[in-house]
Amino acid sequence: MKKLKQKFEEKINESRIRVKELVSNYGDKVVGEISLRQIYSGMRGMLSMVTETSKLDPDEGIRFRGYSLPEIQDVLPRAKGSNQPLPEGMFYLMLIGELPTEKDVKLISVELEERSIVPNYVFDVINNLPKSMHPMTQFSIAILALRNESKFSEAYKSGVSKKDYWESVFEDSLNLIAKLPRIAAYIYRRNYHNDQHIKPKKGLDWSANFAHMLGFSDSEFTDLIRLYMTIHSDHEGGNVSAHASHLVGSALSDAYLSFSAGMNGLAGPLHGLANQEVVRWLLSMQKDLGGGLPSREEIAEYVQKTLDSGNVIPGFGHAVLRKTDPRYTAQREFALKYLPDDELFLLVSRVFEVVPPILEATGKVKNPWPNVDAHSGVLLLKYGMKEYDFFTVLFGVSRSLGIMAQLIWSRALGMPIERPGSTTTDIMIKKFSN
Ligand code: CMX
Repeated sequence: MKKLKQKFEEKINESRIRVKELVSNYGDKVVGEISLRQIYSGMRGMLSMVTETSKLDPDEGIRFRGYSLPEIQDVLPRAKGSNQPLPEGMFYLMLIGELPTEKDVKLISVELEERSIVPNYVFDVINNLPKSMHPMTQFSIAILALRNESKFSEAYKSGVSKKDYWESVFEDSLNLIAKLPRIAAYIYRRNYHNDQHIKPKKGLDWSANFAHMLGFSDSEFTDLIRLYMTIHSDHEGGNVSAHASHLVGSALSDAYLSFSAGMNGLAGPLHGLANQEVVRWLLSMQKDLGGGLPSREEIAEYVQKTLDSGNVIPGFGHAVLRKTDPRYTAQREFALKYLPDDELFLLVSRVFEVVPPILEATGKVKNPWPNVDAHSGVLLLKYGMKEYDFFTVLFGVSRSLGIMAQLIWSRALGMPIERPGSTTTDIMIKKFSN
């Protein structure tokens, strides 16, 4: 049974040769054209980076190393008695490019447990932050503090050769993934449970230990965390959190600096913070409409009011997807199985019926369908996690799996510093209006 690092090392040479041959044989081929509109609209659809871990298809959704989300739920190993794949398996698949065996996954769980001890100075840093500070800000600061542990920074200082960068980046990445649940749980218990912290438990998988440290013992909640950690892990390279991490990492900033940058992007309301915004919006709708389950007509009116006040409907729309997000569907299936009569789930379902035609009628929204964030919050609320301004931190812990697998590959393949070109409006006007 080979350890993950050894297995990864065996993949490097073959991949370096593949990339070298591809670029030397076809380097001058044109892969797309860029319109002026694309430059002014957030580079939509502009193919400009390589991300080995996953690929997003607008009509089908995400594929991780070729596997769709429903396939992933079928083929990845599960914990005993669990109905959900173990996210450790997802990490293995993204990093190695092959399906893991149960033993491969077990080895990762053990390895993450061994690496999970968080130095006390990180807790001290968190303890010195005001509790009123948003949990995502605390999370990002704690990750930066942990940077003191960076093996890559040490190796770089001591003059490590370029071809070996990946090795210390691998160490940093695994260490970071291992420690994040403890940091996230610490922030949660400090903010909402009077600093009553729960120590990690030995012998649990990554998600089960996370659920335990958060203070939840229900096995359905543990399975929800396994599902959550699996489906939020990666969404190819262009989303804000992955792209920000990739960009910062390209300057040879270490895994901690890169991931913290990504988390600052995830904390934006158009990206990961949308999961908190969805719950806030649903609860205010319920409150404004007198509680209980509002009718379709009442929901439609409320949606229109939100749009008329110049706000977006959180949890709907996507920059790439053009259909219901399969990550939404996976969570809906979980809800149909475990909480079919829950009032907030019924509200989410009703909102799903009502919102798309209204967004379509605006004539400008390109994707009126729900995304991953439209569903995740109500599942957590159901199991008693009511502090919804913490929800994006959960997203962040999961995202570490994809972002770190991407970073290890970037260093193994010797990806250069990113430096796209930019222009000015004056130049564009001169170019096209004469
Ligand atoms: N509600 C209201 N208006 C919306 C909308 C929504 N849910 N989604 C898009 N629009 C609007 C845009 O704001 C834009 O309006 P303007 O032309 O007035 O600026 C117009 O429709 C066209 O936008 P688009 O091309 O369809 O969407 P973008 O690629 O620009 O933006 C996204 C994508 C996700 C930011 C947008 O759909 C949105 O704001 N959704 C709500 C927030 C959300 O759920 N974000 C989470 C996304 C998933 C994730 O990253 O976690």
